[in-house]
Amino acid sequence: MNKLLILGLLLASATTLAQTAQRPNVVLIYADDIGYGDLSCYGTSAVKTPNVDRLASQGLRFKHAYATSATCTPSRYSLMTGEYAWRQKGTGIAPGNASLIIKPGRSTLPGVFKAAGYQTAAIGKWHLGLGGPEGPDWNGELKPGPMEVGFTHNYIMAATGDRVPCVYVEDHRVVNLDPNDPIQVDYKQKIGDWPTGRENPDKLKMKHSHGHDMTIVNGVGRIGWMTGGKAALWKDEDMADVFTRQAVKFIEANQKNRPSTSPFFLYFATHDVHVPRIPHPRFVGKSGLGPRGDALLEFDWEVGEILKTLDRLGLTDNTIVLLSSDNGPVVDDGYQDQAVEKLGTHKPAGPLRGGKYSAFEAGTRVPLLVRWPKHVKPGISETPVSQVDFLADFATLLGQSYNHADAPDSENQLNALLGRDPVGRSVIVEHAGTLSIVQGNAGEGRWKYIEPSQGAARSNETNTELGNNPKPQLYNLTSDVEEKQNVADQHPDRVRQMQQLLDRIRNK
Ligand code: NG6
Ligand code: CA
Repeated sequence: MNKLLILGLLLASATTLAQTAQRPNVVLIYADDIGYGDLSCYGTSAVKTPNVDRLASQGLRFKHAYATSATCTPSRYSLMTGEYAWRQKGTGIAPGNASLIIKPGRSTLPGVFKAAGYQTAAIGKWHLGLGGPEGPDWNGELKPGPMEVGFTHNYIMAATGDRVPCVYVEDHRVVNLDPNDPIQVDYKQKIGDWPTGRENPDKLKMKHSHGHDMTIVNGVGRIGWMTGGKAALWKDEDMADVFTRQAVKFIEANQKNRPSTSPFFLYFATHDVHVPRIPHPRFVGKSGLGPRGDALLEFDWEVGEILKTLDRLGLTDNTIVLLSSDNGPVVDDGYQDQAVEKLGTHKPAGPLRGGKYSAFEAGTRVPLLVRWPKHVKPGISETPVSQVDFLADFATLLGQSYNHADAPDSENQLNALLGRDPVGRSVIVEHAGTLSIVQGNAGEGRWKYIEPSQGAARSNETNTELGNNPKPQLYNLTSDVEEKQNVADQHPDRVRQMQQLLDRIRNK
């Protein structure tokens, strides 16, 4: 080989490396209902999550990271669009037969990656609807869906594990659907003759505690009625394996060590630890906390498989891994799964008040880990960050433009996310039906304001304090992390100022 050719090859590989370093792969592991206190790196000693802890020790662990909402659909809507869900009607918890709630054509988080030349996959829980105004065509093309809002590939469950139809969707089709056994779904009345939890409780392997008494699939009563599609039905026990296998397959297919392939963005949205909690038998009984704890172990296993795959393919250094959750924890979310009885000393919300569905901190303040070897210094961050900013953060990282009117609430906080800016967001907006804001930082003190609301103060079904109060609530989060002392009466000026700020944000 002549010298010039060798030099040329060296230069070419140097350029490729430089480009690779600028355009990292991104894996966003998005857990379902995992609370601030559920992972051992966040302080619990009741459950061991070694793979998550490894990610934490190699990356940045955020103490003040927020999902936008205290339930799934609105949090995911904000994550994907950069717009607070409460600005749009129809973004509450979606039924299993909802139409797609993200308008095709608008700027989205996966769309930003796709426009930058990335392969983008949604694997796991979707819960943002499928199909046009007439709803999903389970027996035909499921369109529009993830592929029409920025993903190049998807392998999902349409809604949640406890909602029918209990089938996987790959790209635009139900997986393993037999055309001679079409799927029928109804959310208003019973359809078909399959047993239901209400009429045939003897056929249940896990009983419901509230709701979840409609069609029985795999021994579990669901929300909604279905019939047909027998060959396509999922087995809850295998769900973590199925999604993890798909995620690993996607990473393998797109490994960026070869210049001919594109970098990838993987949105890996686990079903764990949402109900029904039916982990694979290899996790059953292993946590001592019942199915919820076992599902946490299963989640940790899923994280481990992703990390192992990145290591095996030599992708670890050039991949940003983020791990977070869509909303806070709930113990009894509708099934008699012994989560309450076996909870012991474990505190899913850590020191925070409330939980899933709640305006108190545990509703939206969630774990967030960010690992990017050589770029993000491992440690703990006190900086306030919100998932609604991921769109602007990654657009900035990739030098990608997007329509700012589509993502009005997404602020570029990339430096905060990468641990290079201690200030972060000046205002965090939380949504649990009721709106709240958190202002301030560790130095000047963090204040939380929950606006007055007529909603119920607690949910007896889930045993959650919902945080609603007809009076204004003000908490000093620096001295009162547990939101025990409402000091609104002592600080009328601050209450007024925070209500005005909230109104300005609302009317933006
Ligand atoms: C509730 C369900 C709950 C869960 C939640 C959505 C009942 C009684 N409760 O309506 O079990 O499915 O919706 O959770 O049906 S989320 O994490 O997807 O927002
Ligand atoms: Ca959730």
